[in-house]
Amino acid sequence: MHIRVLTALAAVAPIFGSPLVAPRDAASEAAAQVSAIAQLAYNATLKDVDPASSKRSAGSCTLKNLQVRREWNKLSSGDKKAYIKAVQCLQSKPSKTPASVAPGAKTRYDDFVATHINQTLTIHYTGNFLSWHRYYTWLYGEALRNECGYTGTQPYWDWGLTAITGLEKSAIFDGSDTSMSGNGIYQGPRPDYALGASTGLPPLYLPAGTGGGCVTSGPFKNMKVNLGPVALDLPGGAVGGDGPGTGLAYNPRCLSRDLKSAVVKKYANYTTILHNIISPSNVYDFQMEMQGVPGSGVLGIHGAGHYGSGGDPGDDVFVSPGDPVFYLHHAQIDRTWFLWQALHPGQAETIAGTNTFMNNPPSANTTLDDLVEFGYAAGPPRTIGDLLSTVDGPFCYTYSDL
Ligand SMILES: *[C@@H]1O[C@H](CO)[C@@H](O)[C@H](O)[C@H]1NC(C)=O
Ligand SMILES: *[C@@H]1O[C@H](CO)[C@@H](O)[C@H](O)[C@H]1NC(C)=O
Ligand SMILES: *[C@@H]1O[C@H](CO)[C@@H](O)[C@H](O)[C@H]1NC(C)=O
Ligand SMILES: *[C@@H]1O[C@H](CO)[C@@H](O)[C@H](O)[C@H]1NC(C)=O
Ligand SMILES: [Cu+2]
Repeated sequence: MHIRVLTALAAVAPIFGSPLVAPRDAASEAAAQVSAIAQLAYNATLKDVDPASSKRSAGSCTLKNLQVRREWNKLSSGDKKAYIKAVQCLQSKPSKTPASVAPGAKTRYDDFVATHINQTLTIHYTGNFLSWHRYYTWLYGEALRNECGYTGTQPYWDWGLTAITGLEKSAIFDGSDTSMSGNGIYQGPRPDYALGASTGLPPLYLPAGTGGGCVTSGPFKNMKVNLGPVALDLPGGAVGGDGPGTGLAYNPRCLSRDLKSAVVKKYANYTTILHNIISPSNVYDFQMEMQGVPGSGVLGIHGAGHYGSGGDPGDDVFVSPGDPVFYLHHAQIDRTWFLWQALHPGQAETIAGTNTFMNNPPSANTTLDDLVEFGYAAGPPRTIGDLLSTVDGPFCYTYSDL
């Protein structure tokens, strides 16, 4: 693990005074700054995998096999279709999860959803949140490659772009055959979502979106969501599903969405993204800003992507990987961590938190020797310490926004 990067903030400081980012509107200025950081971080990984300029022991990750993850808009139509086809392939292959363990897991795609449902309370607001989701997203991409012949890399969803255009008009959600499918059928005006209303903390209100029903456009319009719901946030504050410990039964239904551009505009615009990358000085603050402190009234960029796309299963913390856009969202979550790590090299290999959701019930602090595992979806288990760099341990990838 060697995120041997930049001379930290010193290297970034000049960006802010650079004539390249001279007065524009706040969103463009923040976007330009994120982009400059992205270039620094990308350049740093290239250097890190180059034996000539790196101090790391000769690993298996080299310039030759380095995967470059790109934003959805930067993929050609052919690349997008190849990715979509591989996801559909995974959704057509039989599951490896025994029916006695998860009767609703019918496909290889479902294996990943079942694993996430099973572990939700020990992988969010925990010390393994970032590393668990990094490896999960990577294993999913490897399944696309190794089991479905995909030769590309895992794309990401830059929320900042969609905060400018609105989700409905974005390449990811416009419903075309090169999108990840569009909105759900509009269910009419509905009351606000009230997240956390059952926890005793002040609820976080989100306006209902522009959909709410079944997705009827794009490649995933006929997809079946087989698992869940477990804890599905609904307009008005109700929660669907039978709660933790359930959701593994067979419950086939349409993929639904409830696009909420207002949520992405408010909580995942370039200003909030930039703030999350440059401001937190330790990983605890970084991951809490990203996930939103419950009861604080702030959703965070993580929740913004989930609730911004929404619907069933998108509005369900347990079952959200049941919407294939999950993996584009979590690649961007991972990219945000990657950028934060590049800017904070002294903190890049640290973790913080315990083994339970907001330490409830109380549990031990997470350590670098703790294992993360993925049930029947994929393996093998790995120590968190192996998962801190994108070019070490099992990984060999970087992000480019060009
Ligand atoms: C990244 O590397 C490229 C090619 O060497 C160089 O042109 C560019 O200025 C670098 N960008 C940053 C931000 O260091
Ligand atoms: C961006 O997000 C911040 C923080 O939520 C908010 O104060 C600001 O108004 C947002 N900007 C736009 C253009 O919506
Ligand atoms: C767990 O981590 C917290 C925060 O770093 C620290 O204050 C506490 O002492 C740790 N607990 C144990 C048992 O190591
Ligand atoms: C859920 O986790 C338990 C404990 O690790 C395991 O025995 C079980 O097989 C898992 N179920 C699924 C669906 O992954
Ligand atoms: Cu998750």
